[in-house]
Amino acid sequence: MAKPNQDIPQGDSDEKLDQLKAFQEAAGDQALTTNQGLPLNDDTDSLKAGRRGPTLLEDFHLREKITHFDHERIAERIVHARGSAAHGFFQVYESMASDTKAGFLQDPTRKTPVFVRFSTVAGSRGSSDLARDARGFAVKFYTEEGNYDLVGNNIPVFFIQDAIKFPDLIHAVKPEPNNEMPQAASAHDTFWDFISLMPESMHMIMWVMSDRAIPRSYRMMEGFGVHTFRFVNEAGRSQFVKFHWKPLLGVHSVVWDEAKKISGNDPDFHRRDLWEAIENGDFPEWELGVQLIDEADEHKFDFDLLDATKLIPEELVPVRRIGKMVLNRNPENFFAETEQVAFHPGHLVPGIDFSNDPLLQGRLFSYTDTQLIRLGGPNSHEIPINRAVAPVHNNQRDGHMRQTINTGSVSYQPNTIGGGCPFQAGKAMGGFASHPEAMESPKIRGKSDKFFDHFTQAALFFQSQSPPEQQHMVQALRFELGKVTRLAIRERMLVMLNQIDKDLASQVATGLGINVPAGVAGPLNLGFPADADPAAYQPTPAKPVKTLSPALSMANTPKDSIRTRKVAILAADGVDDASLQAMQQALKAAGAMGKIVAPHGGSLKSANGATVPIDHSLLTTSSVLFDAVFVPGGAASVATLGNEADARHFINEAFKHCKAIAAADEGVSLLAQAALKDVLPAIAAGPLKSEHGVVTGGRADSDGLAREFIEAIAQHRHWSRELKPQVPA
Ligand code: HDE
Repeated sequence: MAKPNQDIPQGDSDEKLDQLKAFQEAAGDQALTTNQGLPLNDDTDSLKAGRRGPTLLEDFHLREKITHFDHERIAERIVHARGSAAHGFFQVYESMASDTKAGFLQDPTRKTPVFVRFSTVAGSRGSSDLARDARGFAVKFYTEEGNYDLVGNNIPVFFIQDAIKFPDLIHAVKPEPNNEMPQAASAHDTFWDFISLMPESMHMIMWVMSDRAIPRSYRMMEGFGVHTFRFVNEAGRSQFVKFHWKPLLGVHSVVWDEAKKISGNDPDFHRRDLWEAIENGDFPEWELGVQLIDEADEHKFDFDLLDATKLIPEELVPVRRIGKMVLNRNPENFFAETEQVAFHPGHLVPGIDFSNDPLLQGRLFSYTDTQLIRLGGPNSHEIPINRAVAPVHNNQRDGHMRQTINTGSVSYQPNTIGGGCPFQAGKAMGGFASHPEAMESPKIRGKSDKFFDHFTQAALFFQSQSPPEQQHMVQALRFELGKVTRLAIRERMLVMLNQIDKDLASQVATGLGINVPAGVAGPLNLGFPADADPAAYQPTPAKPVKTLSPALSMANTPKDSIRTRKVAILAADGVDDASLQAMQQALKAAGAMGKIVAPHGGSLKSANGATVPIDHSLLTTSSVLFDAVFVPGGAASVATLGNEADARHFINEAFKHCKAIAAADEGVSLLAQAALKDVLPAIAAGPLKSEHGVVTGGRADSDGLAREFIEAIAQHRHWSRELKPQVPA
């Protein structure tokens, strides 16, 4: 019997009528109903006074359906509106009992379910995944002691030091309020106006101008808790802790030109990548890392641990990897899960506690508040995706959309009528108790002196990058500030950059066609009270960077695998069977995916007459959606492709974006017909060769060709090409 959702044949054949009948029978228990469960006969016409008459107000079905539709949208998140999520689990490697009593960090055999949402920050819900932006990395652990949320980003620091500036930051970066432009972009006057007056943002600016802000995949991003938190063990000993997520596929990014083009070709690029990886069984994995700092060492750093614009270099305090997270299940319903999930940095479990970071402290208020408006009331914890797996007992009652049917007459505490329940657990029963940090200070608005060193870690980040990464940052700043229309803002930014790195500032200035103005940043900061002494707000000059931090550079990420990478195989009728098959098998064995891209859709005929299914036509895809390109041999195939401007462009563009390219036999001549011959004159069919990530060889070398190509893909990108003359693409 046909099952609902099966394809029904076209036309009026008997087969079609049979199928339709079978379809209806199978759907018996799925008959269309109203929300009250009333089965409906007709969902096609509204109820009218006569065939041509007006619609009747009595039509309860029409009214119910349209009213529900009218209310289908909820307010999108004010920040992090654009996101994608997945289910999975977390498992600790060994008990962390000596450092924390958190239940989910004790038992290596216990799998704690998680739901993880990745997001951009500035764009609307429908904006492109590839905006230059920080990415949210929010993890909800459904632990037996209650839900624990680690609501982090893919960048370990933040723009501002105090939550009170967050509305200003977000107003500045969001589309400008008069014309609602630009969408999901920081390259506009209001953002840089604000930033140029906020020296504390400089470290974060270095990160968002780096390629970290345009990840290749959510699966290839680090995550950070950003703030300093506390671990507390059973004996009450507290240490400071910084959280890290380390992706097992390494940390990789795209380039800016590519990001812009992906936004047009596939604005869902990251969403699709995450979804498809999980559907294919390539489950994304991260290790959870911690940097632990003794309470006694709180003040031994040059910066304040409470300042979220600073990180602790891994070289200073190593990251200990304590467990693994695996994402292995896509949501069933985007709205019910990904949209309605409500994270909160204040969702804690015993054994984890806050620090006094003033950014974190403000967040603790904001997340409850935002869910009230976004999810429409105080009961969002009852939505299935937000429900704790631990039992919930309290005296909270009623409110919008209450699901729980509380029984009995008692909703207060203390009571005797309810047997004293729910009673206060107390420490002995694992109840949460805040770490009793000693505190006696005057009430003031202010921060500690160490907060005013805004440039040293910005310089540390810039100087720890590899030369190509630094060059990308220069270009990013030229792009962003180049879009700023007011000269004074561009000049203020150059003054700031000059205090981080003189060479950086002068290179950006050259691109902008202006000079770096003299002076130091600081008094420019208008963000101090009118009657305050500006000197008290003066940033301290950058200290010389004594020790670089290689961990900050993506150049040092592991590059030993091509698992889950997507390789375009450019082919047309007459493609050589042997070179096509050899490469496809080699890629598959290495965990990558070879996808046939051809001048048209459907299938093609190989040189031996075999039918080869085509994955994408040149019209429906683009090189920016792949990690590498291979051109198999076959004279007829290569001749057809040579006549396709899109095929030549495909290769040039992959070359420009420094991706691995390989060609076998006649395929090599396609590389030459594309513009590569101008920059790699040695390109010609012949024995195996590999130069700047372009691998060529003949049929006799097909094993070697595949091996070299796989090695070239594993390098992710071949930046040495950026030093060569550019190919047109
Ligand atoms: Fe958030 N942030 N944030 N944030 N944030 C929100 O909460 C806020 C900050 C982060 O996938 C909002 O439910 C304030 C830092 C992520 O659902 C809101 C401040 C970090 C997500 C909010 C910050 C984050 C949010 C909007 C300054 C990295 C998406 C919707 C004090 C550590 C979570 C929502 C998801 C979302 C407020 C700064 C991470 C308005 C006031 C720093 C990953 O409550």
